Amino acid sequence: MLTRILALLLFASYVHAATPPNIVLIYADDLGYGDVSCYGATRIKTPHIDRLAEQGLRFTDAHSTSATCTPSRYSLLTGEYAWRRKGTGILRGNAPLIIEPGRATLPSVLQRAGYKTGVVGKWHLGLGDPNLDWNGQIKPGPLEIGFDYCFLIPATGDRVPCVYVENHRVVGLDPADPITVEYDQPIPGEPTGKENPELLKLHPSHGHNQAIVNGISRIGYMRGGKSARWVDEDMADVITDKAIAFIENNRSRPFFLYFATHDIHVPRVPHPRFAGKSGMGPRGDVILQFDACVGRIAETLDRLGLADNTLLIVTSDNGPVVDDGYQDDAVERLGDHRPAGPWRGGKYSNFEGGTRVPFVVRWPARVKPGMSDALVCQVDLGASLAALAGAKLGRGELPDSLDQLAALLGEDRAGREYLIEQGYVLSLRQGPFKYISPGNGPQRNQKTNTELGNDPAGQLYHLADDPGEQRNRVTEDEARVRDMARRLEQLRSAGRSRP
Ligand code: NG6
Ligand code: CA
Repeated sequence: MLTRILALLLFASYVHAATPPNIVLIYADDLGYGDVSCYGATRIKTPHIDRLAEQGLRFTDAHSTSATCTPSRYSLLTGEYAWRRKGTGILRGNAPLIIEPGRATLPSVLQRAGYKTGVVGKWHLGLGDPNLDWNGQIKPGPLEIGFDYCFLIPATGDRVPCVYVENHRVVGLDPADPITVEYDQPIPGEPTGKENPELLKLHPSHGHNQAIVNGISRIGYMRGGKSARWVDEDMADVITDKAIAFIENNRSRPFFLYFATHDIHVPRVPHPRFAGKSGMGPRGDVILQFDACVGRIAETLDRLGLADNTLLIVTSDNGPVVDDGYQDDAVERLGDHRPAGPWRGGKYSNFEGGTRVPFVVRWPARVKPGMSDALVCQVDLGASLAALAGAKLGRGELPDSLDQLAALLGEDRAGREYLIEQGYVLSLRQGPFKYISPGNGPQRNQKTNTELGNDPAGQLYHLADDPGEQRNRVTEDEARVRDMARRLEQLRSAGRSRP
């Protein structure tokens, strides 16, 4: 008997070592829990994501680390909570790289385990040094922190520079027309959305009135680089083609692809084949476009015979927002669609809608189809995927990332014992309870019309009885509030989650 068990164990570890799965992480931008039909959307259909959910595991309590982009991505890639570090809020498009080369990252750990690693799409973690010249070598960047290949939207679709960066260079740049990027003051002679609204095909609703690229005004100023400027309508196709090329080029080895789409962030400018197709205006159309990109990636894995042994994750960097700065009809055409599903708040918020996001895992060779209510967080992807790849983490590496592989694969139905959510302030989830720290910020983001969930007295909700966070128990359960506040403070001051 014992020898049989030993033989089985040996065989299992052999199989594990011999065939580590490919890993594809599709990271949507601002896609809400309720924006996907397998999560309850009815007016929008997302058949490609739904099919992955049918073949895999659909999580109902999965979280981005933060309610905005830069901190979520920082935590995802470094395995460290962004709130431990200054300068990890929403970055300008000319910010320097905020992840120090040399530190362990999710991709560098996988690289160590023999993976080819690539990032395609939205970066928003800064590039280069503080005075980066966009016309020269753009480094340090992804290639200096563990990726073998990159094709990037440097910051966001609504921030300059509006050009793609492949490895260390701007793509398609004409040296005779160099790029200047400026965030502090306008560049003389360059039209802006503020001064030249007649040049716009899409008008801002708030902010976004600076450089004009492709008839859309953005955040920040830029001059030059005309031949390199992106066309928003083609962006989803351009980056999906690059993601597919990376898969094709690395089909014969284990690879990790981090595919971070621009959709469904603003400006929402679908390709003509999706324009008008959702009946909900551009916001709905780009959800369809995102779903189609997911479909193209899945189809590529099928075509190459890789689907069975590829761990495919589809999720989002933060909760949804309806008006995020452009007059794109999103508010007018929303109707009864609830982008955050049953959760309160959305992007920027302390409420559940800030970080509770769609999260689908498909790996036919290993993961049984179904649904999981396990509490999972993207900060744990680093340690969990390292465990999957057989990579050992050194002391202090990915310091807040816990090995939650069993939960991700559906073998453990509980997941994390606690969870920290970063909105305006920090919140602690524990058992059925959620404690939101006292917050002195505004209660509502007037521009986006988001409930931010700030209350100077702090808040306590029982999510199992009150998923919509309507009944604040802060005065009736003072002992629990004290305990949870103390625990949150301990987790914060410990400086890390793992020894
Ligand atoms: C905000 C922008 C918003 C969006 C966000 C970042 C304004 C008024 N609003 O400051 O449009 O770009 O930053 O979104 O400028 S995120 O998903 O990258 O975090
Ligand atoms: Ca985002």
